[in-house]
Amino acid sequence: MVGAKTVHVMTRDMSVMLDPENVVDSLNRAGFSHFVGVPCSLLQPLIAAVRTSARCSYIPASSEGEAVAIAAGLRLSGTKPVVFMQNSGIGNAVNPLTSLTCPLEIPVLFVVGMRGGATDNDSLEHLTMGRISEQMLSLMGIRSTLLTDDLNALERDMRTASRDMQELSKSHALLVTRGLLSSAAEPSTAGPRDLEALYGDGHNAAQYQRADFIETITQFFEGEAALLATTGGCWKELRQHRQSAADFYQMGSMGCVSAIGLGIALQTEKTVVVLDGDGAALMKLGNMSTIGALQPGNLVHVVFDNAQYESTGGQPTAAATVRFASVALACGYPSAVTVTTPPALKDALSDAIRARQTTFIHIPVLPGHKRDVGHDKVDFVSHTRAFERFIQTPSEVLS
Ligand SMILES: Cc1ncc(C[n+]2csc(CCOP(=O)(O)OP(=O)(O)O)c2C)c(N)n1
Repeated sequence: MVGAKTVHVMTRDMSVMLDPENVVDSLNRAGFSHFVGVPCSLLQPLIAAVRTSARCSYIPASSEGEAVAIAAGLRLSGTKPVVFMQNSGIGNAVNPLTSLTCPLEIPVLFVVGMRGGATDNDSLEHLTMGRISEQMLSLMGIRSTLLTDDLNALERDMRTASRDMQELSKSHALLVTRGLLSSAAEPSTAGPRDLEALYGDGHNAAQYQRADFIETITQFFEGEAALLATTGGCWKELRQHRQSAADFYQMGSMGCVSAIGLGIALQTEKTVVVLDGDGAALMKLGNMSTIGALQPGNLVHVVFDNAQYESTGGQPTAAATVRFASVALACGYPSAVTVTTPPALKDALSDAIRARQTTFIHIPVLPGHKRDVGHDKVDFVSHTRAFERFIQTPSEVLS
């Protein structure tokens, strides 16, 4: 590991902030105008500034690993790419970093939202990666710099990053901690879509929010099925509807919920309902091919599709051009439908239970929450143990 340096996350005066426009100007002056990545809520102002800048292009990637590979392509084509990511995505990026960009000396600039740092009172899923992020970057030979609100330091950091890339062919990471960036309005791109235009088969535009459908699902199953809810707002909304040991809250490991559901469905008689997001499903789309190959009849895979990463500020995903139900059928699911209303969802759930075959249900939803999903403190470890007991207890004992 040559030239790698570890920078420790420090406490910062939260009243002092960096204007995201200044960061974008500074990046542009250093020759960085091509951006690709997966959002982090800490980077929301910066991504918004990039998306509204005429001098920048922005590619929403489905995973951080894909973002690194796209950036490698951008670099090979003569640009200086920037990858946005949350530190939780470093894991997804490790393989293309260690077997593509590092060995082939293809330098990339990273801007990393640092969740779970030493002084950041963050939620459980961020603490392990918060502790090891800088060491992981360092181990991969990526020098990291903690951004501060000092504009002179920012210019200096950009020059260092640029030099690492140009002269040493080395990647460099700029670390962004909570509250550093002053807020900026997200440009509206993702939102209610015209499904008729999208699918061309008579669907109406999305009319309901995810919470409306979660209500239908919880009422339909009344605690008999295991409900597994994905990262971000989804598990929080499920928890608002009911608090049950039959529910699994997948607060981290974005994209993995359908794989967890598959592992459970293969071992239990119980019905397993996966509540996925479009961003999360796209992040690990390969999961669907494994489900399609194994086809457990007790698995229902629901994707709530708001065409955006709503939990990190509403940046668009690629969902608007994805036909999820067609993807599921092509992956081998025996049954896949798109529904847009709660009664249609109820019918689809009845069909799935009656036919006892792996079913995919794509639900276009309006963004937004019925109630604030912010501040519920959950003991995830105890809750997961209770869920484990629910799964391992035969249904006849429970009833
Ligand atoms: C590997 C990884 N990358 C990024 C994030 C940050 N993150 C948390 S939730 C989320 C958005 C999830 O999008 P989607 O599945 O569409 O659900 P929505 O937020 O729209 O409800 C992102 C990007 C994360 N938790 N993990």
